[in-house]
Amino acid sequence: MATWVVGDVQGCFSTFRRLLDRIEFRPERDRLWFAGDLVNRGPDSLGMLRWAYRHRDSIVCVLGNHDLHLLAQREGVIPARRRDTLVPVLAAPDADDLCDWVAGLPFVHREDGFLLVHAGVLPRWDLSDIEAAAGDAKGALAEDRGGFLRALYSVRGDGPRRKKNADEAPGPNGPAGGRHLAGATAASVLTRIRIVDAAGIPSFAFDGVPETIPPGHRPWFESVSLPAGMTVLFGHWAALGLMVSERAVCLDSGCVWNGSLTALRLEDGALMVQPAAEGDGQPL
Ligand SMILES: [Mn+2]
Repeated sequence: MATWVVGDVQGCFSTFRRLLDRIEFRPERDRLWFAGDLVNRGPDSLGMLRWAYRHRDSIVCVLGNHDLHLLAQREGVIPARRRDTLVPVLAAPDADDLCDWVAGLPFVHREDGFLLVHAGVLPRWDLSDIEAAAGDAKGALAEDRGGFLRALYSVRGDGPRRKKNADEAPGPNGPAGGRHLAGATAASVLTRIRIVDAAGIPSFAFDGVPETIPPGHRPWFESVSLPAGMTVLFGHWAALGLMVSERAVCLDSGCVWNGSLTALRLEDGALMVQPAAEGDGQPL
């Protein structure tokens, strides 16, 4: 029995299948955790989603921003973006089953000494804050999918006339989020955070390499309020890439950007790095 954690697949299903072969995954014996963003940008989101749905009893997956993006398109909340590759999923005969499964995924998963989350957490959040935030987001998504997603995209503030730094997490008087403001703000942090300023406020516009982090900002994981011995497993930050430290492990090695897909075995820290298959990675 092994538990492997896989970084952002983003529709790179060919690479994923090669990785599965290499880790000799057996659904009846092993478990697979995903850091979210199963879909979008890569060529076969539908294949990836169908595989995940078929193996749903053997896997754990947390929601990523691209997974929410799929749901938002399904609900008609936002139009497709130029680099989206979600049409085959949206047009599939089993789209309802797949999207309902995605919508039921958690925002965080905690087991033993590990916390799995797509992007990260606020430095000031302790474990109960994190679980409350994830619960707010999941509850809002379950109760009112369209309303929650509309709130999420209004909190994001990145519509067509997006301005730099216009999408920072709002306070109580920030952009309209309606009754889902708390859930939408929490979801935005959990699925999109990379850096925070000196006050611990996320700057969502930044997605570069650590060397280009703006002055006065730092990666969210530099200081966290988690119990000693707990390790956060996350993805989302392809420009950071594979990073393994005692407190935080980034598994997004940029498969969709012609990098690789990485799996980490939780029992012993073994890493398996599978280079992007031809056709999966987009030229940079
Ligand atoms: Mn992401």
